Amino acid sequence: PVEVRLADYAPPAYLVDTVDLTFELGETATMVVSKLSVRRNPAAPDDAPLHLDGEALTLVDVTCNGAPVTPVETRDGLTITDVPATAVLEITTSLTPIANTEFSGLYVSGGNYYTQCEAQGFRRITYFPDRPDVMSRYTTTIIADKAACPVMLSNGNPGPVKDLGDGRHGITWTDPHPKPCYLFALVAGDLVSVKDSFTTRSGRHVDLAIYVRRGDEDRCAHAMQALKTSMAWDEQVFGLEYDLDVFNIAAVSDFNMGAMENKGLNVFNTKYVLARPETATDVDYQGIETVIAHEYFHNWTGNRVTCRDWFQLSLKEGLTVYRDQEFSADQSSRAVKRIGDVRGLRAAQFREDAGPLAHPVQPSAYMAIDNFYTATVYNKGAEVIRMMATIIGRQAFRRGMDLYFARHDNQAVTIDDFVQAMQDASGVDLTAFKRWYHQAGTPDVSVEDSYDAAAKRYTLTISQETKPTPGQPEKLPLVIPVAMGLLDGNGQELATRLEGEAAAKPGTRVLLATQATNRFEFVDVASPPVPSLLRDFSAPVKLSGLSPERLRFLAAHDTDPFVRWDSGQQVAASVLLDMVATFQQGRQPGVDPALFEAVGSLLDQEPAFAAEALALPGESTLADKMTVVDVDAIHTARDRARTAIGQALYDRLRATYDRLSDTGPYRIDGASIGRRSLRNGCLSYLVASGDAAAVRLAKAQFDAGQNMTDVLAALGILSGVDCPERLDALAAFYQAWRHDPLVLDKWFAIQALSPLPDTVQAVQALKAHADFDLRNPNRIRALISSFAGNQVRFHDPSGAGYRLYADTIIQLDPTNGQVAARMVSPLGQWRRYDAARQALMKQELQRILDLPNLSRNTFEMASKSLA
Ligand code: HT7
Ligand code: ZN
Repeated sequence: PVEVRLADYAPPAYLVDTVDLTFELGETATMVVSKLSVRRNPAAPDDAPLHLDGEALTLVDVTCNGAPVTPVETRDGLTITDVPATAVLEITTSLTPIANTEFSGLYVSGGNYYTQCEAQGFRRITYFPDRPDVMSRYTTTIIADKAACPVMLSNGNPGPVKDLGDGRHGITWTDPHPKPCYLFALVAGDLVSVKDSFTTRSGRHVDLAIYVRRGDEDRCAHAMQALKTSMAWDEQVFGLEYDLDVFNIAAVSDFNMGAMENKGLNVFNTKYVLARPETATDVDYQGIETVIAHEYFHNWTGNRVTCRDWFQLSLKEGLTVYRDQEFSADQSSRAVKRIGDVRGLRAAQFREDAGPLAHPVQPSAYMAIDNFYTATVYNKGAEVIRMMATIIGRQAFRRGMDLYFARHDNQAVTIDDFVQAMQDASGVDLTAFKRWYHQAGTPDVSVEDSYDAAAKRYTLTISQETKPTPGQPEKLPLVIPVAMGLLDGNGQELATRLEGEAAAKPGTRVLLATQATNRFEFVDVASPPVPSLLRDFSAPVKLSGLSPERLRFLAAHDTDPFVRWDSGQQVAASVLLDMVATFQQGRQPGVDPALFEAVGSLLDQEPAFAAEALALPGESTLADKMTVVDVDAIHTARDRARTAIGQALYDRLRATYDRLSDTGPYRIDGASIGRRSLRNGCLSYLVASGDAAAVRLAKAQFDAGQNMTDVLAALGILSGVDCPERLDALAAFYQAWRHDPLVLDKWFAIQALSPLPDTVQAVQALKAHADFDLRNPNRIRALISSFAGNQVRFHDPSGAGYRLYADTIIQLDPTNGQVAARMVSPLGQWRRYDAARQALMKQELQRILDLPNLSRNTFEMASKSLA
C-alpha cells in the first residue's frame, strides 16, 4: 500500500456546490441516485480531470448534463475527462448494505440502516470526491418500506413524509449548511424516539430526539440531559448556538468507534447513550455525558469549520476534546476530572509516543487514515490546545476562538489557520510553539534547584530532552508552559518574584521553558522553598528531579490538587518499584509502612479526590517506568502492597466503607460518585487483606444489587479472588443480564481482566461462548481488548495470550479491517519485554503480516509495529 503525504496536498479539480441524493432502501439492494452540480475549482489547474472516489460499489449509470458518459473505472473510483466548467452529473449506483461488515458506508444493524462516513465511508455509498475540502449543500430523499422503516432520518431539516402508495413512503431532508461528505448520514428503520426541545439564546426552537431500538426508551434520560446541558454550555462559554431546527441522535449497537458528529444527525454507539442505574456504572454515565458533549461541540469545531485534509484531523479532534474536557470539568470536580484525563493521557498517549507507532499531532504521512484516530491526535492534540490557552490566557483564547469562526465559518482549513487566529487575537508569537504539532515524543523535563540563603535567591533550572521517535531522530526544544508555585517549609504558598520583575505575584504562575535548559531566578525568597511544578498538568511532559521527601511534602501540602495527587502516585510508584527490584534480586521485600500512613490519611479527605489518591499506580503504569518490564514481579509487588495496606488499615477501611454506605436513591452528582468510588476503593483493599469476611461483604454488596456501579465493583473484586463466591456471582450476573448486550459486555470484560492464573484459558473459552460475536466491535473490545490490558495474563510466558490475541485479529481482518487494525498496538510494545516475550510477540506480528489479502489498515499497523 502506498502512503498519502501531506506534502502532496493539491486542491480538488472540481468543487461540488449541491448534492441531491435519492436512496431506495433495500437490505440486499439499495439504489442510490446522486445528482451533483459541479464546477471547476479556480484554485486547481484547468486541465485536471474530475476524479470521483468509489469503493465496493456497483456502477449502474453516469450522465453529464443529461448525456451518457463513459468514465474510466480505476481501482479507487472513476475518472471523467472533459467535464465542462460547470455541469450536472447524475450517478446511479447499487449497494448491498446487508453484506457490509466493515460498518463503513451504509450498513444494516438489527434490521435497521445506518451510515458511517468518516473518514472515507461516503465513497462506499456513491462515487464522489471524498475529501473534506469539497463542501456542498445536500438534499437527501429516502424511500423505504413503510413497515420496515417507519423512521427515515438524514442531515438538516425534514420535509413531510409522503405515502408512495406501493407500501413505501418517502421523505426529503434539506441541510442548508455546506458540509464535507464525511458528515453525511442516513438512519432508517423501526426505531422509537425520546423527544425534548431546547430554545437557543437567540430564540430558535430546536426539536431534540434520541432514536433507539424499542425497549431502550427508558435509558435515554441521561443522554438527553447531557445534550441540553452541552447546548447551554457552548452558548455560555463560547457564544456558539445550534443552527438547525432539529437535532437527532440515533444509537446503534454495531459501531466501530464511540460516536459520530454527522450534521444534525449524530450516530452513537449504544454504549454512549443508554443508561439506567441498574445497567450503567458511574463511569458509563460520565462517558455518556462526555461523548454527547463532544459530538455536539463538533457542530462548530469540525462541522461549521472543518478540516482541509485528514492531516488536519487534530484541528477538530484536539480542539473538541479540549472543549469536552472543559465542559465536564464544569459539571463536577475540575481537579478530579483533570486527574482522570491525565491518567488516560499517560496510559494511552505517552505509551503511543514511546513506541513504534509514535507520530506527531499533525502526522505527515499515512497509509490508512482510520489508523490515525489516535490518542496523540485526540488527547495530545487537546493538551496542545490547553497549553495555548495557558500561554495566551483564557480571555485571549476566547477572542482567538471568535476570530477563528469569524474568519473561517463554512470553510475547510488547517491547523496553521487556527494557531494564526490565536496569535492574532492574543498578540503572542506562537511560531516556536507550533513545533508541538510536528514533533512526536514526550519530552523528559528535569529540574534542579538551589537556594542562596545570604542573597535570598532561589534558582530553578528546567531542562528538556525528547528521545528519538521513528522517522524523527533529532529533536528540538519545545515551548513548555510550566505552571508553578513555591511553598515554604510549613506548606504555605509564597508570592514569587522573578529577577527583573517589579513586584511579587501571589499563587500560581507560568514559566515558559523554551530551550534545552532554562534558568529562572527568584528573588526575595525568605527561606528554602519546595517547588510545586506542572500544576494542573500544564504540559504533556514527564517531569523528574524532585526527591522522594519533597514529593511526600507536596502530596501532603500543595495547594494544587493535581500536584498533590501526582506526587503521591510518584511516591507510591517508587515504593512499588523498589519492591520489584528486591524480588528481582531473589529476596522477599517488605512493604514501606509510610504507604499505610499515606493511604490512611486519605480516608478522611474529600471522597472523590481520596478515591483517586488511594488507588496504587496500576501495573501498566509501573511497567512504563521500567526499562525491561517484569510483569510477574510488578504483579506480585502490587498485590503484596495491597494486601499489606488492607491488613494494616482494616478497621479504618471498614469504618470508612460503612460511613459511606448510602441506601438512598441512586444519584449521579459528583459527590455521590465520589462516595461510591471511595467506598469501593475501601472494599477492594478489604478483600485484598485476605479476610474471608471481606469476601462475604463484597458478595453481599453484589447481591444487594443497588446499582450497577456497586454491583460491578463487587463483581470485579470477586473475580480476582479464587473463591466460591466468585463463580456464584459470575453465574448470577450472566443469568440476570444475558439479554442485555451492554451489560453482557461487562460480564465478558470482567473475566478478561481477572488476575487469576487461568485467565488465558478462560478467555479462550469465552471466545467460544454462544454470546461472543466476532462481528460486534463492542463485544470484541469487551473480551479481547480488555484482555490485552490485563498485563500479567496477556504476557503469559507461554505466549498463549499473544496467540489468542493475534488469532482474533486474523479472524477479524477480512470482515472489519478498521477494528482489526486498531487492535494491533499491544503487540507492537514488544521492545519493552524480555527476549523470550519479544520473540513470541514478534512471531505473532509476523503471522499477521504473512496473511494474504491483509487489509491496508492492519498492514500499516503490523508492519510499523515490527519495524
Ligand atoms: N469523528 C468521529 C470519528 C469516527 C470514526 C473514524 C473512523 C472510523 C469510524 C469512526 N466513527 C467515528 C468521532 C469523534 O471524534 O467524534
Ligand atoms: Zn471528535
